[in-house]
Amino acid sequence: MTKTALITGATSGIGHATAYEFAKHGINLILCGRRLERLHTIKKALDRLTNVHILNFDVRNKTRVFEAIESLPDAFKTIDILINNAGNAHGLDPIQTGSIDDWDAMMDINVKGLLYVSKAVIPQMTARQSGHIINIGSSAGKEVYPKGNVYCGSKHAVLAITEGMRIDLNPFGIKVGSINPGLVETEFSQVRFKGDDIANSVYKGYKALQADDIAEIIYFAISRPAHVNIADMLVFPTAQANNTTLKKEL
Ligand code: NDP
Ligand code: 8X3
Repeated sequence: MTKTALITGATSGIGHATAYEFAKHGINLILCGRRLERLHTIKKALDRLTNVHILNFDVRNKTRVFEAIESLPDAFKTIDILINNAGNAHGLDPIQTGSIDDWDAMMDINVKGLLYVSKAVIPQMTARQSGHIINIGSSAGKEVYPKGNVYCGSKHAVLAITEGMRIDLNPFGIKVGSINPGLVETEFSQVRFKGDDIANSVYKGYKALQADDIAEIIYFAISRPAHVNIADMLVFPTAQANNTTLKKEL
C-alpha cells in the first residue's frame, strides 16, 4: 500500500533531498516549511512522481502546527512516516557572549517545534498501532564542541526525546529512530552565520556530506522490513573523525 510521509523543513537541504528521494519511490508527501514559494516550486517538480500536499507553518507556532495538520485533506490524513527535520544552528559563540535570541531560536525550533509536530501526529499512530518517526539529530547531539553549547544542547535533547519516544511508543509497535549527521553541505551554515562570509568557508577544503547522502540513508531506514528499526545512526563525511577533527586540504 502507498505510504504517506510528512517531512518538516522540506524547503531546503536534507528535508528537500528527502522529499525527492521519497518521491522517486512513490511515497505520498506532505511537505512543510515557512517559505511558501519554495514549497510550491517543489510540489510542481514532484507532482509528476507522486501526490504532494504542502503545509506552510513555522514549527514554533503551536496553534498553526495543529491547525495545519488538522487541515489535511482525506487523501493525506493518514501519516505513516514522520520526518522531524526542521531545524538549524543559530550562531557559534561562547556561552558568555551568546545571543539570547539565537538560544531561543534553537530551543524553540529544534526541540519544541519537533515536540509540537510530534504531538499533532502521534495520536493517529497510536490509534492505528503503526507508524515510523525519524528525528534528525546531529553529531552535535552526541558530542559537545567549543562554542556549540546551545545547539549541541538542543540536539542532545533531540536524542533524549527520540529515546523516550521509542520507549513510550514501543507498546504500539511504532518505530522511532534518529539519524545524526556530521557536516552536511546545505544552507545550514548560511543560517548559522546569518549570511556572513564565514559561512562559505565551512565546507571548503574537504568533501562534506551532501543532502542526498542523508536522504538515501533516511530512505534506507524507512524501507526496512517491519521487524527492523534503525534506532540511531551517526554519519560523518570521511574527512571528519569527530566534531573537532576534520582533515582539510590547504
Ligand atoms: P537547511 O538550512 O538547509 O534546512 C533547514 C530546514 O528547516 C529548511 O527547510 C527550513 O525551512 C526549516 N526550518 C527552519 N526553521 C524553521 C521553522 N521555524 N519552522 C519551520 N521550518 C523551519 O539545513 P539542513 O538541511 O542542513 O538541516 C536540516 C536538519 O539537519 C536540521 O535539524 C539540522 O540541525 C540537521 N543537521 C544538519 C547538519 C548540517 O551540517 N547541515 C548536520 C547535522 C544535522 P524554512 O526556512 O522554509 O522554514
Ligand atoms: C550540524 C553539524 O558540526 O555544525 O549539526 O554541529 S555541526
